[in-house]
Amino acid sequence: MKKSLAMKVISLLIALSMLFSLTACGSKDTKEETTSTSTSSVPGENTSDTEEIVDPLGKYDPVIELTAWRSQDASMEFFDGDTIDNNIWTRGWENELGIKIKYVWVVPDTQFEQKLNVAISSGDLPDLMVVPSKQLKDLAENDQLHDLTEVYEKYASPMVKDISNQDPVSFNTAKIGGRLMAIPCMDSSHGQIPILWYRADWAKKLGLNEPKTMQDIIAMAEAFTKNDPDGNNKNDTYGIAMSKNFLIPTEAVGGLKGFFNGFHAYPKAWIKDSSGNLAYGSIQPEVKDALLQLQKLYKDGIIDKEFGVKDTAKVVEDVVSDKVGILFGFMFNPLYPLLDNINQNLDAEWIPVPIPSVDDRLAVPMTSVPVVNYCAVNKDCKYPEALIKLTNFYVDKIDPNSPNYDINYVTVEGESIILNYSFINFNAPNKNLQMHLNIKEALKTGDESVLITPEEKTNYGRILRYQQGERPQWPAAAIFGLETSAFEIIHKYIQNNNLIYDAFYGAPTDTMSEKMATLNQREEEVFTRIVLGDPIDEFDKFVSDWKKLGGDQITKEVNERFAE
Ligand SMILES: [Ca+2]
Repeated sequence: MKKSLAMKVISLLIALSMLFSLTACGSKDTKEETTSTSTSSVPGENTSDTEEIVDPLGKYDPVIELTAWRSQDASMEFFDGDTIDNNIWTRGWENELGIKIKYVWVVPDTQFEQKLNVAISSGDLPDLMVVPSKQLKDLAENDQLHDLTEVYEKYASPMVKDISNQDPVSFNTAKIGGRLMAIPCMDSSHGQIPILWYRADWAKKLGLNEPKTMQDIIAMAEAFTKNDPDGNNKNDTYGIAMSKNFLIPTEAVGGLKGFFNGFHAYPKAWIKDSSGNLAYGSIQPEVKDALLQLQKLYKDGIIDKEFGVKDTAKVVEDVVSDKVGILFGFMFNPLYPLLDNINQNLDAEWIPVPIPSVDDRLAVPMTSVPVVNYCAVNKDCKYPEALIKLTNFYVDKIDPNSPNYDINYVTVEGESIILNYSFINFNAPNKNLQMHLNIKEALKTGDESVLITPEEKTNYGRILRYQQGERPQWPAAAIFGLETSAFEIIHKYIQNNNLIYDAFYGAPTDTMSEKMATLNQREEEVFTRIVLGDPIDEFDKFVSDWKKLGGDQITKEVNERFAE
């Protein structure tokens, strides 16, 4: 039960938001080169060149055939004789949009990028092309893609435009030189926003108030270490969860991204410096301040003496077995690993708070662009608007707010992700936030008619059951609930515009590919040794070495890539 609950919510919260399908758009019966340039020539359907009324889901008659390539997730399953070429999505495209998709090749995920690069260098491009950002940029620079700026404006449905507007930073990563060169596979960045979780039952026992500042957190961590918060008369607890991967921003349990953000520090991310150029976060002076604080915490036994050899799983064990009371984590942590602690210890209570600041400047938490792939249109393709229609169709079928919402396009019995039969994914960044807002409204007023999606109803039901004493339903309350929930905090960050994105996304630059692994290793070693007690001067030495050993060149390349 516990497992299946966790699996289900995980699959809804995380899997749904992390499954990307890949494909592409290429040329085929596009030999009739001539139409190429004029972006406004949109043959193929009911377009007369009057100011016609555009139907975002208008059907091509007769049916058009478009080629594409795609990758296939190893876990993808088909039922009732369906195949990648013939399933609910391909039939929907053909029957409702008049678009027949022909895959020129399908490869497993793991081979996708290699196959893609070979195809691109051979110039053998289909009509529709799913590509990562680097290849998108290359194709655009080689003038092989349709500029979609106008067709997007003209054809994108209001729901598609709304999704784009929910996260303009991510949507705009598909723009090159200000022109929209692809449709980004949109998703949510909320899963990577730092949230601080702490043991409220321990705090209560020790007479500590809710932490508002980094100093409060450090005092709490010290009390959790020294004042026997579990009351067993043994010196067997410590303050802050920390793994050997504490610098990795995505580390789900034992990462310290939120801690660093509280010091206005952004290790392993790219930020704008005061002159507006992109700079590597790990070499900024704020990181030094945070490392000095960690060094002191280590010396005082407030972080785990063994952190340098502990992987995520080992830190999870400590959290679950009441050894540690502060976790710099994310919104999904109630499912992993806090629920196991909650179930095992009936006194345990975890509360989320915003990332506190070390000084009088507000802490600005960092997230990252969730878009991995982009769908672009071959310049020779006669139907660039077809991609927009396919995107409209996707949202029309899978968005529960749509009148044409059809669960059969999403999942089979909540298990298989039918969604990924579509090579275009365009998921609403605010889906989970909206779920929180609707649930909150229903909890406040008792009016359940504000709950729209099946997920919202399910999570609302779980929260009611939790309120009636069903402890295993706690994650729904901790993530989506009325007060002290993760999304309550995320919503405040967003309302206050108090959020920053890692300025780097996509494939590594050339020198990154060549040197970043070595530089990362050095960074992790030096920073870890500083925490363990090495002189802080090692930080300055690391910075100058980093620059010399490729960092300056990488910085140059990053600035070239992301220059407007
Ligand atoms: Ca104890």
